[in-house]
Amino acid sequence: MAHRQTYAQRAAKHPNPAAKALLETIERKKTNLCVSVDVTKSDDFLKVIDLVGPYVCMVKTHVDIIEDFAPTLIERLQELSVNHDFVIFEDRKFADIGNTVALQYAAGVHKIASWAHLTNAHPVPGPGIVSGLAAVGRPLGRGLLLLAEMSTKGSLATGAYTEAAVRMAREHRDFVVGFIAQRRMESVATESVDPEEDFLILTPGVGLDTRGDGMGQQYRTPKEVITEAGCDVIIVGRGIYGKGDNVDVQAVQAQAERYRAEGWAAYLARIQ
Ligand code: 5IU
Repeated sequence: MAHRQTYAQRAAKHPNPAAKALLETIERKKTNLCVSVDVTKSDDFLKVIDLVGPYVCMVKTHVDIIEDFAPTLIERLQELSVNHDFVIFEDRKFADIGNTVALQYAAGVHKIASWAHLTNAHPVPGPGIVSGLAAVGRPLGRGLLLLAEMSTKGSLATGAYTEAAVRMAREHRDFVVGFIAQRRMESVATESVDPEEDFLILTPGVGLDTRGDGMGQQYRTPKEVITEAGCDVIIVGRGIYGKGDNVDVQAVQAQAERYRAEGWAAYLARIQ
């Protein structure tokens, strides 16, 4: 199974360019940490990314929460991505019919497909959402993650819904490269597992100091997520930068290195 192999072994044979780039970055920088930069001002956004850049394989954005968004922000983000060597994941959570999501992905203010190596979608509309996004993203070498599970208390993405997400991904392996989920998905919907399939599991809801946020979020530790549940990437937001305003440079760097080290140790323990 994929999670018994090293990131480098998986990178060498992954067919999707975005997934391959992510796996290579993880191996090169020895980090499976993705920082989720949920702040609303461009200056804070760029500052946090510049600080955490050396410690991450990937930066996750919610570009629609930036109140002073301008296209130049994307240019700065791309420069940081090149200089610090990280992959960009726009956590857009598309959820509409194929035709609409294709437009939302390619056009509008944000033109996500032109800069985000990875994005994600809810499987709720059925496979047309994947076809719509693939029509835009596949020619650009992008990758899609399906939301198979969520970290929040009372999530409806469980059981038969999660199984259907896995089946949908298997039908589109050239573009769907993995899942947002809380555990590995090989044992979900086992009827047609191809031993060569390698879905990446990216996992939010990671924190070392608290177990929740009072708004439904639930946190687990890197060890629980990477070693015990077999996930590939830890996604951490507030655990690293707090509220994201009045950024304390040393504190943010120290937290980023703390999560990087915990995530990497948890991976080494898993592949032993
Ligand atoms: N996020 C989750 N849980 C999920 C999914 C996405 O927390 O199941 I799907 C996003 C929301 C936020 C980030 O952007 O991941 C987690 O941020 P904190 O580490 O600050 O809770």
